[in-house]
Amino acid sequence: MKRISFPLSTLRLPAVLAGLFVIQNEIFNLFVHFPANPYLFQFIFITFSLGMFLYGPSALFQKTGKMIYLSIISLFVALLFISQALYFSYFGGFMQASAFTYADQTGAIKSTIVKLIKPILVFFLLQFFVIALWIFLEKKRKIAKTVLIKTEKIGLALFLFFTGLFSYGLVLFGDGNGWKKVTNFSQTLRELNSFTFSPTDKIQRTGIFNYYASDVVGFIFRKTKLTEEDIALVQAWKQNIPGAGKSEYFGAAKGKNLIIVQFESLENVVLFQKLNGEEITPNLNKLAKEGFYFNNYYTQVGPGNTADAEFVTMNSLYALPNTVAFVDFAHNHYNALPELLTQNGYSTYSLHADVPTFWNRSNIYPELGYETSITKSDFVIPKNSGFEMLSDEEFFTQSLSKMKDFPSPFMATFITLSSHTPFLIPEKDQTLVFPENSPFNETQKNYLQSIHYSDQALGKFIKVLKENGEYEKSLIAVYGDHGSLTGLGNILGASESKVFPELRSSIEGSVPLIILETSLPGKTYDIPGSHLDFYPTIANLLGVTPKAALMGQDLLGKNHQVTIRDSYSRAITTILTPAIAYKNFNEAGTFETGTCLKMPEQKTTPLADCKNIYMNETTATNASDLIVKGNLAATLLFDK
Ligand code: GP9
Ligand code: MN
Repeated sequence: MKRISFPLSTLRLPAVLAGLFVIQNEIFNLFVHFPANPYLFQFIFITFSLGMFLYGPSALFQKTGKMIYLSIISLFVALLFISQALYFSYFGGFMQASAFTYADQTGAIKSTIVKLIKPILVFFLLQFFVIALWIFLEKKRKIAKTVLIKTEKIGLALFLFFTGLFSYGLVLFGDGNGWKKVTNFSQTLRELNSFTFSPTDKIQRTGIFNYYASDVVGFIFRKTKLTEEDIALVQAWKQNIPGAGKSEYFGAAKGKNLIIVQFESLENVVLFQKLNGEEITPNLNKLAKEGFYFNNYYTQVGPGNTADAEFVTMNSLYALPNTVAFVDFAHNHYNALPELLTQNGYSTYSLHADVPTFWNRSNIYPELGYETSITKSDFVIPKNSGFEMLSDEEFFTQSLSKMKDFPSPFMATFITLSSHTPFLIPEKDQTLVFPENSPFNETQKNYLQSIHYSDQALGKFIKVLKENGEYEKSLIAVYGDHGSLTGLGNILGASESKVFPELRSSIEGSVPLIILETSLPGKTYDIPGSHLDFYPTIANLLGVTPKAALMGQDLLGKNHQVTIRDSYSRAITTILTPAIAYKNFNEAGTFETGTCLKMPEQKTTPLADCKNIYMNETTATNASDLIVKGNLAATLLFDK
């Protein structure tokens, strides 16, 4: 019996092509302006393995078969690199499989394709040249030819398969926790999700091909087709939604500009707190007194943090547990607030000083209805500012001069950055003085410093708006995107009387919402609300009516309630209404593992009293997920 083996020399050409493939991957990264790659070794290793995986099987063929195989792979490689590069030039983001669900978008790109072609793209065709040269040298007998027999071919196929498996295994499980990752799936999901926040990060680690491959695999396995039962569940939810009605403030800000500030990691618990007699957030405190202040308002984020806050706020749909709608459902048709305002004659802008690919914003923003995105490259980071990213102060100042050119009425969403974890701002900007025996650890102190700094930046922004007359012409909303995860709430929130002990763990999820408009009186609202309620509330104030049914309710209307789920298990962890509250401390719990409380007395009451609302909310949250997964936001919901 013959031994299973193969001469390695047959892999010389695939190895050369795989080497070229590594270089092409790096050229792609340069083309899309990535900074120096911090994961260079991993990147070379995995792109080389993929190159071998793609070109290696050519050794199984001879003559014409080999030519055909190599031409197909080379063409595939060239097409993928070039189409991703062209897509990036056009959209400022990376192409996702879901983009092809709608022909209208690819149509738009076709017309400008010619303009986007650049000489650098020739690099992605070099494999054809290498193959031609190799064949020429083989013919001239400068390179020896090896022909494999059957058993050697099996050996080669097994070799390629196992090296491929090994390489990918190493990337996914190579941190020594391999088996744990398999057994503790929900933790693995968390880690993989922390990987999805930035395509840049993913592409720098594994290359554009692997990014696209994982996107395609995700797209194929994602359940997007709804069953009849699913549709029936969504319909059942729709029939039960309480009529939103029109609050007494309907149209109070009609025709005004809309300025939104999504404030990074801003927790409600820091407002009105003092250190050595000095307020931590003097400007927010002032604004909270000047306008409507919702102090029982909650974030609804899932694994998508900032992006989920934007998603929930702009769509009035729940964030998806286990995955990030901004990433996996960027190409849905939504019915978001920016789109509604565009249809009502507004020009719509988003402003954020990060790269547009972060959280896949460049792909989803047009779907949300933003006409213009102002991003990192539109701002100038002053030399020696000490900030790693553009500081919030510069962000607001530079944005103010851009705002002068926005035709009215406009909607402008500002997303701040300076108070982002790990909350490190330059020493000169850390102006809070902590008392000697302050109870805070280093991270908590850094957090408070960064919030204090960003509060000042916001204060200056509002001051200029007042000076240049913009304040009078605008409806302004400021809210926190999510908590700080520093455990600060347990220290600062301990004396909070409005939060009863059973719900104390929700303190970090409590973010402030402040709404300002010259005709609105200063007023604090204790009613429970969440990011989900932003869209209906703002639409009513502006006097525009959303075309579709929304998950949230007008905070200035009659119905108030908040339902919060665990980001991964989907279990409902909290329900708050003015009359009743439900809390489940078990992350993956069922209804029975929870506690029911009568509000506002905060007294335990039989669990059965919470059953109805729990069932209704289970239907609503499930319906929301189905609406996103089944891409129903702009269709099914329209016939409200
Ligand atoms: C980056 C910023 C931070 O663009 O939005 O996002 P986060 O890490 O909080 O999700
Ligand atoms: Mn954030």
